Amino acid sequence: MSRRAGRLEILARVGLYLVLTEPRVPHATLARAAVERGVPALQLREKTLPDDELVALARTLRHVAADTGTLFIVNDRADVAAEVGADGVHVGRADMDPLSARAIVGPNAIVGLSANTVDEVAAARAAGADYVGVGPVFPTATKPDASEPVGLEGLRTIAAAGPGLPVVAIGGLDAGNAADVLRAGADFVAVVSAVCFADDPLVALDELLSSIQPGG
Ligand code: TZP
Ligand code: MG
Repeated sequence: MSRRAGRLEILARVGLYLVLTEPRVPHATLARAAVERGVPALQLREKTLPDDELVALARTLRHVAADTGTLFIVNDRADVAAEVGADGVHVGRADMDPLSARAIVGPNAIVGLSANTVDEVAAARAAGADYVGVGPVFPTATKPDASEPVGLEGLRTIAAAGPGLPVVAIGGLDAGNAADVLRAGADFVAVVSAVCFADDPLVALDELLSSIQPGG
């Protein structure tokens, strides 16, 4: 199987997309736990680190998730994703267009794009994105400049429109609502604070995973 096909196969699953931002335990500890638990996607999202530290951290996480069932994705920084050989990059519409991102990370890498309406999702698909990040679903303090929450209804509308791309829901998600978000049609539940800012991120990770187990 080609590199890209292997990555897309993981992206075709359903489950947790863990976003690492200033976690209360070392990034690598949480990343290892996620890999051990078969979490399909792990994203490094650190917006304030100096470049050398960001690259070093990305390299470590690249190593942790290499040759596992967990994709390693870098937020915003296609250059860093390319430098460390990450599985992909996630960009916002204001950050970079998918074609430019792909030109940097290469044809085999995953490119995720934020999109909040049916039209934006269609545009993301046409522009070559491999998945869309939809959110915030609910209000969140983690991204102060986030747009208006789309709610479960907005998410349902996007999913029901048959986006043709995996839908990664994000924003205000936790063990109490993750299953609802999947039922609304999302393929992945992406979280920052529910795990990274929890008193015990590893316990929170397990609680979140239990909440989205079939029947959980
Ligand atoms: N994009 C939309 S909402 C958000 C991002 C990065 C923040 C999600 O953080 P949390 O803590 O899971 O609500
Ligand atoms: Mg961004």
